[in-house]
Amino acid sequence: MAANRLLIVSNRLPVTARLSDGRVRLTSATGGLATGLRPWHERSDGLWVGWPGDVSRLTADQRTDLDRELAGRGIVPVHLAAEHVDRYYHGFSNGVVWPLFHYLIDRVPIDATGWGAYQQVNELFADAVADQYRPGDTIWVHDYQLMLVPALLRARLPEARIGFFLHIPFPSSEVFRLLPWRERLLDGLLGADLVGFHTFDYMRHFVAALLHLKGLETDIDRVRVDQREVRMGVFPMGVDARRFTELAEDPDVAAEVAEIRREAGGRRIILGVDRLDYTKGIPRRLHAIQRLLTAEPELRDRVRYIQVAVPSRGEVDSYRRFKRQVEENVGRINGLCGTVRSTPIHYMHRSVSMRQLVALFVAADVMLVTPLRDGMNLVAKEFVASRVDEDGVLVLSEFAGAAAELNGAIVVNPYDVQSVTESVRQALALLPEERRARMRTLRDRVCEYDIHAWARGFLTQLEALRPDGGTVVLQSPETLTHALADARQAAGVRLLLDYDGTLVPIVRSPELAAPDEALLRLLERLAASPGLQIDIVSGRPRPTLEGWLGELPISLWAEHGLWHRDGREGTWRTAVRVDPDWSRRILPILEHFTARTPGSQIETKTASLTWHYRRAPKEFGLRQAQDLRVHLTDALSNQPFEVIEGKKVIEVRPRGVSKALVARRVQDEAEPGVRVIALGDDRTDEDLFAALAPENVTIAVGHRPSCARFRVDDHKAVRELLASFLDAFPERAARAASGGPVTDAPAPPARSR
Ligand code: ADQ
Repeated sequence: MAANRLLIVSNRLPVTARLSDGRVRLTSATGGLATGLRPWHERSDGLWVGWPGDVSRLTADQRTDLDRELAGRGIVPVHLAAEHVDRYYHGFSNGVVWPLFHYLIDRVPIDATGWGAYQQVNELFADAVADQYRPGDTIWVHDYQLMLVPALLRARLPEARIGFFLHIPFPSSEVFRLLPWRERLLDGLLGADLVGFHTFDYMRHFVAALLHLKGLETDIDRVRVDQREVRMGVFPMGVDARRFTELAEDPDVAAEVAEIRREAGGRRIILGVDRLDYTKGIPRRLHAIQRLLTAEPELRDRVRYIQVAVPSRGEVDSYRRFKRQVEENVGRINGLCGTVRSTPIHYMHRSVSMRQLVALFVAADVMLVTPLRDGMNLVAKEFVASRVDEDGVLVLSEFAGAAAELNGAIVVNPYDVQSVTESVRQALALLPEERRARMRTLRDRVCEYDIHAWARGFLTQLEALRPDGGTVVLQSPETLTHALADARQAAGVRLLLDYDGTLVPIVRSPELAAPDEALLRLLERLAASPGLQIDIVSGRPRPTLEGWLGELPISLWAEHGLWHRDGREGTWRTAVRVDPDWSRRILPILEHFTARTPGSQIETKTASLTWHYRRAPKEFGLRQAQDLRVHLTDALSNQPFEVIEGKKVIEVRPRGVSKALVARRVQDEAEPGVRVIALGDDRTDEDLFAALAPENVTIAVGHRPSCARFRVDDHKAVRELLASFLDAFPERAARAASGGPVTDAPAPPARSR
């Protein structure tokens, strides 16, 4: 990490500028992002590129002052005109993207504007970064205001290593597609080498959007775009747990806690701390409190609800309206439920210091974090990090990203107001031992996966990527030549060859892939070469392979290694036992999809069911395949089956049957000194590659992501490569070519028994 600089790019900077006695002063921001990335920023001697806020009221001297101060801290300001800020930041980012990505579609204005300004400001950011960039630097772009920056940077810096992290949810593709500029935003993000999300759900939604809107097929956590590979990953953001722990142990904070409790006069304290944002679920939460106080009037003098609301985005209309709504709600409930002795809701519309915040966290009996949607929600984690006393109960919305991690919280649906009321009641009634047990579980997670673990996780993965964006460690063609020459020196070579896509091109219908004469001839000559043994390792059923290749003196593996036939011996043997009834419940699902998808068909084998959709309409077929895969993966998650995606096929098979079986057997049986060379083009070949010892030669065919050491373009290149073996093992090949007998060949050294 040390040699490369880190360029962090975010809308806001980790400092805020203030004027004091006519001079510009910078104070460090305390937000999660600033805390988490500051050490990386400083350690790498890197730069932070961002908008320093409105500087229009500064004099020319003060601006120079500001820029100098910023430069001293490794910060590069992107100054934006007021008009830009209004349209790009308030208009598009916060007015359109924010509500839509939080599923609050009604909040998106009918005349959504600001797209032009959004593009222009993203260009300004990309220019600012490109100006600073030096080869070897790592660029990390943050959040929804800058989603076009990765692609704009990719155009300017094709070789750069670029990461992007989205701090808010990526919505379901059904919601994302409402956005008129949806493809442009996806294109923007795909400029990155690594796109990070807080949860698997967000990543899954992104994957679905790529498929539905751009027809891009992903391979679990990666997708090929042009000649590059883009990785996706899940990195749940944490908080600076140590800092919160230290503050909670600070005597001044303890004094403040005592003061808050004294003030509450023995009442139990329920706490809410949020930015004043309509996504945070404040009105419904207040409503839940109202229900509680109405249903149990005796609680009115026994609990106090403190709501801290940090002012936010006051420039946006909907936020102003929202603020009024919250204030009215608070007034109404206090009017209804107040008593002579008590005002049940204490509402503070202001920012509080970190110390005060921690004091509130520690003083609370119940913490209510009930957003309607939230990318992660750091407040929930900050509360946990502050509870060194292992007390306090967290009530957490199931729609906060944090809910995917925070085992130990009472999880609620914030739209179900009655259940929130019940959860508060439950939280107040928990016994101390249970509170402690829950808080311990929560603290284990929050303290271990803190903000530093988050930054380290993302940057380590990004750093591991190659500067050209490919993550596959492939060696140059010369090295392949070298590796092959080396293998030819071995005591013997065993060639493990996939069939479809490797020896013959992929065709529209599986039955049209019969071998041509040239291929048969090539395989025959190879099989006749001393020291060479040929194995065809295919997903095809036995009769097909036997019909096409059964006359050759080569070894056949059908159905991914479930069946094996040695040479011309003619007897098939199984490697594993499979319950003949295994597919009874899966077949109807495939039939259902086949009926809905014209051109698709099912192939049934002993140990697999395959759904082919090559002949289905392109986009529709992809969408159906995605649906089928999601459906099968869900349906079979606890079953001993696996769902595998190949080229335009989805296959289900009993777990344990894979080409890895072949790799293991071949290696177990090989004579010492025999080298394996494996070639394949499909996802199923990855199992084979992965199971081979590293001294063997693995070659991926085509340009899909692969763990193979080498790559060749297509089946033609495979045939050329195989033909080159005839020169290396010439002796008996010549006899085979001249029509001489080949059957009296001495057994190749690596022959299986
Ligand atoms: P936010 O929507 O801002 O962040 P959140 O994650 O809760 O939401 O962070 C809020 C921050 O503000 C916390 O660090 C909190 O301590 C601070 N804060 C809250 N009330 C305060 C107060 N009264 N005074 C001072 N500080 C206060 C976005 C996404 C989230 C995601 C984060 C990080 O919306 O879902 O968790 O980014 O990725």
